[in-house]
Amino acid sequence: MQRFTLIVVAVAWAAVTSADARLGQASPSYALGYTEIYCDCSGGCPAFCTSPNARRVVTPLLATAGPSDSAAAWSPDGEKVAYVNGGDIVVMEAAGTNAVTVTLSASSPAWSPDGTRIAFASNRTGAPELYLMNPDGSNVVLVTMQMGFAWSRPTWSPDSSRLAFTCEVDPGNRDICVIGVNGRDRLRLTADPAIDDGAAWSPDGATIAFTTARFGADGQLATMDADGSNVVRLGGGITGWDAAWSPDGLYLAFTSWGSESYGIYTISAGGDDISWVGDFMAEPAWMPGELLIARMSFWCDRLTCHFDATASTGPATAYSWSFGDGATASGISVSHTYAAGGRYDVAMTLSGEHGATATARDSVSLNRPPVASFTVACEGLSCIFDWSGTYDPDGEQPGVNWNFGDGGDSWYPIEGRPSAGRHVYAAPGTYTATIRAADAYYEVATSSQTITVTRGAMHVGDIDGTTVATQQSTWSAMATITMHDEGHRPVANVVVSASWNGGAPVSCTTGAAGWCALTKSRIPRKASVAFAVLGASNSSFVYAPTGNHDADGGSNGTTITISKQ
Ligand SMILES: [Ca+2]
Ligand SMILES: [Ca+2]
Ligand SMILES: [Ca+2]
Repeated sequence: MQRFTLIVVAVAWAAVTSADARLGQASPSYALGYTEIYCDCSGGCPAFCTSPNARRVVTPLLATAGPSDSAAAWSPDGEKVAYVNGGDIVVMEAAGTNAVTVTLSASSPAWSPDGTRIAFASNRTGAPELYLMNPDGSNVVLVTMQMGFAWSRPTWSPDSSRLAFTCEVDPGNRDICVIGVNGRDRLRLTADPAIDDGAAWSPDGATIAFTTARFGADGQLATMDADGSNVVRLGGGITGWDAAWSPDGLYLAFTSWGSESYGIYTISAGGDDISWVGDFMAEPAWMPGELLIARMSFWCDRLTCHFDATASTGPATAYSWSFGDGATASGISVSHTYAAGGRYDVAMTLSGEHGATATARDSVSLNRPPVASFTVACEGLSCIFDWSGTYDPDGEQPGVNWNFGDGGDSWYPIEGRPSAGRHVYAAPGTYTATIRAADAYYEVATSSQTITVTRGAMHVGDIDGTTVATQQSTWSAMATITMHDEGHRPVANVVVSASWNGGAPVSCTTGAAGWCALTKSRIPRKASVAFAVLGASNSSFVYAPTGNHDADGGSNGTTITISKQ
C-alpha cells in the first residue's frame, strides 16, 4: 500500500496523457532548471511524499493501491482525501484507511474550503456537467446545465461561493469560466482562441493560475486576476499543468516533463525558485494546514555531537534521528557519541498530523587521529628511518617529529615533508626510537621501535703508491690509503697505522673523502719500498682486514710495493 509501484506509474501516465491531449503536444525534451527536493521513497513511501527539506508537501498519489487512483483532493482540515478510483469518487482517511466510495461515475473531486461540499464532474446525464455533493456522497446537486462545462478539475473560490472550471462556450475553444455554487452568474474569464485549462484559485482569492497554449504549442503556466484580466506567463514560459497553490499561497506545484519522464515540481508564485519533487508523479495536491519544515543544527566536541531540531517549524509531534552509524534517537534535542572519527550522514525526521513527515539531512565530519608507523634499517651506527607509512586518514599530512632515543627528550621536527631520513648514532647500543605525528586538530599518534646498533665494519678499499720526489741518490714514495665501510663508502676520521719496509709504525687520519697519505723519503735510488697497513681504528667502525681490497689491482689491499717511476 505504501510502495512506489507500477500501478502508480501507470495512473500518473494516464493523467499526463489526458493533459497532453488537452494541451497539444508537450515536448518530452523540455528541461526545467530546478533545485532538487526529491521525495525519498526508499524503503517504501510514506502516505504523503514529503520533500527532504520539507519546504513543500505534496501528494503524488502514493497513499492508495487501487489500479486507477488519481485526482487526489484534500479535505481542508487535512483529515481526509477524496480521489477517483475506477471512475468513481472515493473518500478515505488521510492515513489511507477506511476508503468509502461516495458516488459513482464521477471524476475531478474538489473539496470546498469550508469543508461542507465536494464539487465533481460527471456525465451521468449524458453530457459532462459540474456537480456538488456532501463529502459522504449525499445531497447531489447539479451546478451547470448545458453551459459548456468541459472535463476538468474545478477549483473553489476561498469563500466557497463560486467555482472556476474549464468551459467550452465556443466549440473547440476551451476557456476558464466561473459560476456561483447556485448555478447562476456564469462568467467566461478567458476568450483567447488557444486552449486554456486547469484553473487553480489562489488561497487569497485574487489570482487564478491556469495552463494556456496561447504562448506556444505547449501548454504553459500562467496567472490572471480573478476577473480574467492581466494574464501573465509564470516563470517566463514553463510547460506545466495540474497547477495547485500551496496553502500559504507562496508556491504552486505542477506537473511537467523532466529529462526522462514527467514529474512534479514547485515554483514560487513570483515565477522563480523551481524545485523538482519527483519523477513519475502527477496531479499534486498540497496537504492543508501549516507545513512541516525540518531544520537541524549540531556541534561536536571530539566524538560527541549535540543535535538540535528546535529551528523546525510546523505541527511536529515527534522527532527521530538517525546518526549515520546505525544509532538512532528521538527527541527535539539529542546527543550522540561516535565510536570513531569519520564522516556520518545524519537525518532528522519530523512526524506530523495525518502521517506527514519532513526530513532534514546533514553530514558530520569528525576528525580521526593520524596513524604513525616507520621502518628502520641500520648499517653499523647509521640508520635509515622511513616514515612513509605515517599518514592522516582525513587526508592532510600530519606534522612529524622524532626522538631517536639517544638525545634525552630531544625531538627533531621533519621539515619539507620527506618520507625518509638518516640518523647516525654516536655509539653502539640499544635505543628506543619514537615517531610522533600530529594533525591540524592536535590529535597525536606515536610509534616506537627498539633498535640495537653495533659498530660497522671497515676495510681498506684502495692503496695507491706514487713517486713524489727524486733526489740525486734517493727518492720519496707516497702511499695513499682509502678506507671503506661495508657499502664501500669512504669513512672519515680513521686512524690508519702502517709501516715502511717493516719499520716503526706510522699513521695518518682519513679526511672527509676517506683517504690519507703517508710518505717515505731517502729511499736508495735503485731500491723499491714495501708498504703495509698494520691496522685502523675509528669510534664507529671495527677494522675488518679480511675485506681489504684494491679496486685497481695495484695492491692486495694490505700491502703494496712501490718502485720509483
Ligand atoms: Ca481559449
Ligand atoms: Ca585527522
Ligand atoms: Ca690501488
